[in-house]
Amino acid sequence: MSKPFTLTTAISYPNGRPHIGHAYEAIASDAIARFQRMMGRDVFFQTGTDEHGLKMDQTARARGIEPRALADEMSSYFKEMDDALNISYDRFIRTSEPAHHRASQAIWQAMEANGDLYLGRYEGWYSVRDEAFYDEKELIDGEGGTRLSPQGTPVEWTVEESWFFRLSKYQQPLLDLYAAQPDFIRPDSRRNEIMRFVEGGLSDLSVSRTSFDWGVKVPGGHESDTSHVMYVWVDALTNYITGCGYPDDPERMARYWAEGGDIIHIIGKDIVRFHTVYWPAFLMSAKLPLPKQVFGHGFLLNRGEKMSKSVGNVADPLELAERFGVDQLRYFLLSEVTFGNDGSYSAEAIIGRANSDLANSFGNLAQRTLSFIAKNLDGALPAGGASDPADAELRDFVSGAGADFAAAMGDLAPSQAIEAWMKAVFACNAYIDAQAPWALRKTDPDRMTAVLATLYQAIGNLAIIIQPVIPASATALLDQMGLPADARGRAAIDGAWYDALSSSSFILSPPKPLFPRLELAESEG
Ligand code: ME8
Repeated sequence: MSKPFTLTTAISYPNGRPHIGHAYEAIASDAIARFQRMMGRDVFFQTGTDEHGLKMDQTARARGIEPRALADEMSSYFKEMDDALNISYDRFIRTSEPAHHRASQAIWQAMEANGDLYLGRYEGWYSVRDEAFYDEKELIDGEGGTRLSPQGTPVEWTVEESWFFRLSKYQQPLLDLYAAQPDFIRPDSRRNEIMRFVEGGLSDLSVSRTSFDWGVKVPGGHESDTSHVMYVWVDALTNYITGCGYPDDPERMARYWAEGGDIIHIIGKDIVRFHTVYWPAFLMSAKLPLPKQVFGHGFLLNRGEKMSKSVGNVADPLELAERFGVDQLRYFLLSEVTFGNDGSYSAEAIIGRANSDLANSFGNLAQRTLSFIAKNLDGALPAGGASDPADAELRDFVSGAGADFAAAMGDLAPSQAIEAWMKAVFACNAYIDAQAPWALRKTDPDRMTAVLATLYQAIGNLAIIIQPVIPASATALLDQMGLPADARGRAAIDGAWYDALSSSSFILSPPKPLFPRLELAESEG
């Protein structure tokens, strides 16, 4: 059995509809999950919604509805977005599920059993927008003498009875973790930021609230507990292990949340602290295995500007997908943005990228080659043919691109992976121009046969390799090419070539263009 691979996105606050930043995270994670499945790994890929907390409570009250009703409505839009974007999650978790409440209470009890929870009184700053506590020294000055969180969100002075988690106790264990596992936090810039924060000393963390009740109840045993709900981040982070079977299914836990397991969290740069300080500390306290890596991706900006409701530049991912195509959007986001950096999107940029790479380079290559075979050779490749060193050279090039693609995807670098793939697409286009199979038809049919067979195989491999990025289009192309499902796996990435001639089922249907050329509308300029 292959080694399990556990991959998660952050779970989104369903206090509004999903935006393109949510779509970006889902798409990047999906490409990684699909890639690992293709490599034969036993993948568990989870995403979902983070439904408790003050932000949800306040948004719902402002709309005159119950938080549960808000969560039910909005969570469905996130699921709808995932399905529309072809996100291959194995589990869509909602933190309001009973199984998740059980898991959160179980980790609480484990932390308590370890002596890490105590009752006290919280007095300090809280940002509802970030659902985060801040030290006085972290705040920045806003307009009119107001104080703001380091993220620029409003903070309010909060005084409440609260349970505390002994985070201070974990300062050294956390620093030891970062030293022992240098890849625990990626990219490096975020690692440095977190190390400085932890080196600066950790205060104990307030982990329960009493001023509202929309959350997971703190488990009983103490008289005062009944009125406490957990701080939303305690339950939110626990979602990852709920999906892995905690606490009811130890067998599943042993598979997907094991010591030394390949467990990767994909999150945005604004929530790295929660995932690399609080979360490993909770897990250490509860004596549970730690994830292998937390990757903090960058933010997506609209034409270089931060998206905000008040500016009115929050893009609806479903509209973008409808306008440009799901795979065009996926391809754009993954190729254009270096994973870990911020990126910018605009209609021109999406159209430019989709037209140049997908329509003109790859689509055209496939279209030219396959329609030639379909029209002139009745959809079947003749056997034999006169080979030339150029054929082997192209094969080597495409095989090398498969290996480079795999290495980059394995290292969470989709834009580099796509670059390697694109180089091989260019090599095929150079080959087709140099070999000019349509001219060979009359002058040297034997040579034409070998050229077409080489191209057919190269295009097949390129389509197989790129499946994690543009799954629907790659599948449609492979279907048209008559490549059987069992030939679409890692063998192509490892450099194997599918031999259509030895397959009796080989039939090529007349190809349909996969990537229509997109035009910029006047309003989009
Ligand atoms: O933070 N570009 O939820 P969320 C790219 N519930 N990514 C972005 C982005 C942008 N413009 N805006 C947000 C939460 N994100 C918590 C997470 S996990 C246990 C709990 C990313 O809905 C953001 O960084 O505010 C996060 O990873 C994800 O979208 C959900 O953000």
